[in-house]
Amino acid sequence: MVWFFEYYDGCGLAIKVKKKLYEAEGVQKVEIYETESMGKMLVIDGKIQLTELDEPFYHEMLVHVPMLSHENPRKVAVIGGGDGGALREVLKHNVERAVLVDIDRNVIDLSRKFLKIDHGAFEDERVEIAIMDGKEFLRDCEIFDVIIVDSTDPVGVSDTLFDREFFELARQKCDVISLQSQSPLIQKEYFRTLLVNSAPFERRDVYLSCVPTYPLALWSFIIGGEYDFSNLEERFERIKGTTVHYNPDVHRAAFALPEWLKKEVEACI
Ligand code: AG3
Repeated sequence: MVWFFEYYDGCGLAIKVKKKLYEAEGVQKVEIYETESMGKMLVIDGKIQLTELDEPFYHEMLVHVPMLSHENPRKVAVIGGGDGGALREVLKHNVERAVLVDIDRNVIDLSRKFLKIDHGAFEDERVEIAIMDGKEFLRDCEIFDVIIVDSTDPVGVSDTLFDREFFELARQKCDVISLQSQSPLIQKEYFRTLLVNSAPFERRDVYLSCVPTYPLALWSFIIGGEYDFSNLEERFERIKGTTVHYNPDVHRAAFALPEWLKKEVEACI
């Protein structure tokens, strides 16, 4: 095999692969590749979840934007994110407890073995792992300072993380939430659904990052709850030197939306 293709709606992305390191069929089909120019790559149900080259552009924005918009996040839950990339970023902060909730043990086990982007996060004593559906977890869990939703596209096992009930439960369980909210350009329906269904977080905003190996590279996130950007520089001191993408300028700039997207957001919020 030479090329891996992901097809979108009338277009797609081709990535040259050197070899397939592992494939497993369980709750989801999980594949790990060694690529020619983007490092290792994780694919779930045929959809690229990350490459080593650009995963920080995603994970750092998903995690540090909410973490540094909270005064003192000590207890954090990551829902999804079995590859450990988001968890790795959470542990850069002064947290006392981080719970990772993923429905698919295979993603965790194979990522630990073959991808290794968690950089030891799964062995950290502050971490607890729960193998279950994220919505079920929220029904009985403790209160967290920050909840981070690192889901796959809402087809299959992760669609429970996209509905109104999920956000009603989440609203009762955290001060600040962040979630990945798909491509606002070529996955408009998913994006709109998330914006509408996250309404229990009355105050919420959309922000962007460029993630070249996701559909059309322009990726969106939603932050909701009691976030504030007033002390970003001071708070950044806690993690300065550990990031390859995030800094307070990038944080603020990520909230600048082009006209077409502002209109989309205003129509849904
Ligand atoms: N989850 C969001 C990536 C979705 C990409 N979609 C696609 N390729 N169709 C990323 C999980 C990484 N922790």
